[in-house]
Amino acid sequence: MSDMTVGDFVTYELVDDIAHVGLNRPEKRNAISDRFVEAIAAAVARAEREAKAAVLHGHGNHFCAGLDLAEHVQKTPIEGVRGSRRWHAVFAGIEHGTIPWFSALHGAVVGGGLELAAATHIRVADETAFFALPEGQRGIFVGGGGSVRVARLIGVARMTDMMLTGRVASANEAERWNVAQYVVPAGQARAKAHALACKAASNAPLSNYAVINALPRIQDMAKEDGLFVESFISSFTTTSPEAEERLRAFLEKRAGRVQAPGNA
Ligand code: 1HE
Repeated sequence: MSDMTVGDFVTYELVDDIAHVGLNRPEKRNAISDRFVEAIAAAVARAEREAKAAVLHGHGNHFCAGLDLAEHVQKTPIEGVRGSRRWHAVFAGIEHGTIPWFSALHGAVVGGGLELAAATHIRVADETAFFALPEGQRGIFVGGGGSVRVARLIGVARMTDMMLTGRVASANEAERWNVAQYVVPAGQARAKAHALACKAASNAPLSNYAVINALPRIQDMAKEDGLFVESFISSFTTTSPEAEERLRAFLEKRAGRVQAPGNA
């Protein structure tokens, strides 16, 4: 660990070139207020400047209880729109920045907390994690990108079920539903997310950038458009100086081989 600052609602540590961003309002279950969103934005900007990958986690017993409902109660319609658009901008900085983000999930991953997790690239849930979209019960709607990102992950039918009936998904259901890519024992999500982030950090930065930015965009394209764009990105990365060195290292047997599962 090289550095630690504790800011407004968010902790930030740089560990082995991996930024650890911690949601830190445990007395309110990490409910996200306007100031909290700005603290996340500042941490994201700092991670972009100095880290090769990032881990997003929550302090206390829960990852995040979503929107700060106490603050939201006082908003006018236009203030609500501005707030939602700000969440979109900040979460887009995670999803479409230059470094991969790994979220370590435990306890409640609820409402805007699930929307935030959905903006990260890899989600690691521990067995205590549970996932819900109680917006319908609160008389509101998703506003942090959930209708786009969560619906793409789990499908509109499951999301509709969660929002209409209040269905709560366990960590294992979330893994089957494509929300979490990994499920680990209680208390181990952050360590697992860090280990995965270290692996990603050892890739070529340009490849990581292409993965996190091109894959979701290509998924939204028509097939022929996607294949066309893929060729250009493929050529651009393959002919980069870093790729040349990495390819040579493999051919000269200086690089690691792909290992069968269990041998790695
Ligand atoms: C909050 C919030 C919040 C807790 N805003 N204050 N999200 C929700 O509808 C989820 C609401 N929260 C819960 O269902 C539960 O709090 C939890 C399951 C997350 C955790 O339960 P528990 O028993 O550990 O904590 P608690 O006793 O319910 O809450 C502790 C305190 O946190 C309490 O305040 P206190 O002053 O009485 O101590 C709660 O009021 C407070 N708290 N969650 C404000 N969300 C961009 S659009 C996104 C739309 C949404 O996210 S909608 C979903 C909102």
